Amino acid sequence: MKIRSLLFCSAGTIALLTAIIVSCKTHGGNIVQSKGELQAMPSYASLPSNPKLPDPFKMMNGKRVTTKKEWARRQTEIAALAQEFEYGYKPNTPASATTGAFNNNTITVTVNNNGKTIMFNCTITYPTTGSKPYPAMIGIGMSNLNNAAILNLGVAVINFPNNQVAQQSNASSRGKGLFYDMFGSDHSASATMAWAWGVSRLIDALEKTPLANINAARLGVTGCSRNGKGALAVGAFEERIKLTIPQEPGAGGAASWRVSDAQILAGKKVQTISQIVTENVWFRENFSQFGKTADKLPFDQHSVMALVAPRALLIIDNTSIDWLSPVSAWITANAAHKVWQSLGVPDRMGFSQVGAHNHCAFPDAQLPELTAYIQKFLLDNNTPNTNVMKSDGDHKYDEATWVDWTAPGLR
Ligand code: MCU
Repeated sequence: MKIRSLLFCSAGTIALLTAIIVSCKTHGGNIVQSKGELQAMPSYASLPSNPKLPDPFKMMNGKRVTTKKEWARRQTEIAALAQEFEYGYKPNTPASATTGAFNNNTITVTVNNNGKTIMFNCTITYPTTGSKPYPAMIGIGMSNLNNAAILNLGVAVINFPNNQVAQQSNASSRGKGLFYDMFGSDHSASATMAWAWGVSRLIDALEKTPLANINAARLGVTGCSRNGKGALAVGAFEERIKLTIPQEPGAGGAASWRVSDAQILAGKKVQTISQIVTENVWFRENFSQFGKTADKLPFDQHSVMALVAPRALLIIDNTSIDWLSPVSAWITANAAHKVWQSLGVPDRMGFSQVGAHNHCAFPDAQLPELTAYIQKFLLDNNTPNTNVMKSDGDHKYDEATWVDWTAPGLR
């Protein structure tokens, strides 16, 4: 009898949880699932104004994180908040939905889910040195880093066709592309989140396709500019990515919304929420509600970067392009770095800002840090020095203005 009622109780609990998850998925309600945990989301109206970069360690219950375990839990909250308010939702697609086929240096990824089938091709450039299966850098669209140098290290470069998965021509690209063919044109996921989903499926396919000779346990992601915003989203929402290298991502990448708003007020020509939501579909549709209220966001881009921790993140930036807001990126990266410091791994997050070159033209001056990060995090060589927090700009990290929290040493 006891066992029967226990069984009934757990079956009832499972049914209830399933009902909640299903209803959240269907109605976009305010209880969401993030990394398997249910999170209650605040409403926009209830969000307090906070002009500073919010404390990444403060949990929604008001308590501060004190252990690494609590930090992992806090990450599920940040991931949920970032999806709810900025990126839209990344569907949970079981690995069984995806297959891979390899032919002619191309992996064809086929996903069968939600009653639909989609397919996309990723071309792979193989190194002529190193050993199989090769680690790889996945380029959102393509990699604009020094690809010859990457290949010379024995690391492959894979092109992910992001524009097919979710279009990004302009503001009317909303809901267009393979992702939306599968999940519907009104799905909440922004283009960057749809790409994150697509890269996760590419990884599923790589794991199942030994013929491709790629080590799916040693993958990095990169992308420049708009595709750099995507690279950050991929690294933030996919733990199988070991190294995230957004290049000159600008607003919604390394630059935080709050600092960029302050820059506009100071007369600088930088990109802000109110502009970006009119230009393209990189963020979810109702992100526009923060156009004049970035200070209500319960997180900012430092928190999105912190979703990558304790995995490795290297931001490659350009001091010379005002629109990217190099000041905002520098301040935001310094704030984010405190998270890696708290975890006792400050050398797993770097920021390098070098000017006097064209947008997305990777300068040789940044080759040492690129090489060091790839060696340490994709090739398991612990020797290179990956402590890099550098800018050739004359801006300063004004911590007192932006940060009212300290980095706890997490047990
Ligand atoms: C830095 O990324 C974007 C930027 O956000 C846009 O405002 C601008 O139009 O294009 C940049 C880009 O993707 O350049 C290739």
